[in-house]
Amino acid sequence: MGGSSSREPPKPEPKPKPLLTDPWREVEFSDDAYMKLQEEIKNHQPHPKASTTNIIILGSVGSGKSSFLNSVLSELRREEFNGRVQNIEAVRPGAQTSVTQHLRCHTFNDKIKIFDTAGFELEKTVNASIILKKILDGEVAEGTKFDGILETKIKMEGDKIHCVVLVISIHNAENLDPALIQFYEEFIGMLTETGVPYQLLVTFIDKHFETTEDFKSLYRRRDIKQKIENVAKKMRISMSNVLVVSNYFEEVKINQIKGTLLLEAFGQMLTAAKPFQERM
Ligand SMILES: Nc1nc2c(ncn2[C@@H]2O[C@H](COP(=O)(O)OP(=O)(O)OP(=O)(O)O)[C@@H](O)[C@H]2O)c(=O)[nH]1
Ligand SMILES: [Mg+2]
Repeated sequence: MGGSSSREPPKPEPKPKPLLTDPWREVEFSDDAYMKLQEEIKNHQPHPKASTTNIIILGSVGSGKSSFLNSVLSELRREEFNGRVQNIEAVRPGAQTSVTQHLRCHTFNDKIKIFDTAGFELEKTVNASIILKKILDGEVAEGTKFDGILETKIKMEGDKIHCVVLVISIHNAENLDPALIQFYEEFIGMLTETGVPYQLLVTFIDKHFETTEDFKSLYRRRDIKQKIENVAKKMRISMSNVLVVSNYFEEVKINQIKGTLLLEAFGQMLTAAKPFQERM
């Protein structure tokens, strides 16, 4: 009579919980933590061997490079701009070719230089490695049009790069073009060989959250970690070199939660640059 367990269907595997018990990166979202990040970056001093810390932002067209620069500078210059988001570099939705056409440099506090670049277009990646190598070695002057870089003969006009930031948007992470992955892999190989530090910056994280408040659970979301792990593995980048942000893209005012993630990422780039400056 009844109760025979042999007729019960096998129990389905328990679904993994959507949130990990422990985050894969510790980020504190308090007022104090935010102010500390602000101060840390404002007081940044490059290693004595370098006059400024030079960071370059690279990635595909529309991945959010210029937006990241705008977002970070809006944070760091928030008193001057009254907490309003500034469009210091042009951004454009849905552009097929790169909006950024020249090597653009922004200096912060005379200590940090951030270089914004034109987005990779696959058909042009044949030359991309040569172009990028020239930029990294400081052989390209600020303002140079990307189309003309290969013809540039000037030596050491620009600044040597101390940290490379590769930008991808999270919703492209899953279906990156194999040719682009191959390019990234080779490029990362070159960086490893020359010892230039690099970080993978994942943008558009907001697509996975309903409210900004929810970003606080970013590093506990199993699905996000999985997506990022997959792409990092393909590009042969360690998870410790991955940074995640949501840029300001429609808001007019900065906010502390996004700001914390942005400053945390930027602080990490400055930290990564130091040992390289020391070895120069
Ligand atoms: N939802 C969301 N949109 C973003 C984010 N970052 C950038 N965008 C939007 O994506 C579009 C392209 O951003 P850009 O910053 O111009 O991209 P880019 O990498 O500089 O592109 P190129 O200069 O053309 O190579 C803009 O409309 C931005 O508003 C983000 O984190 N989240
Ligand atoms: Mg741009």
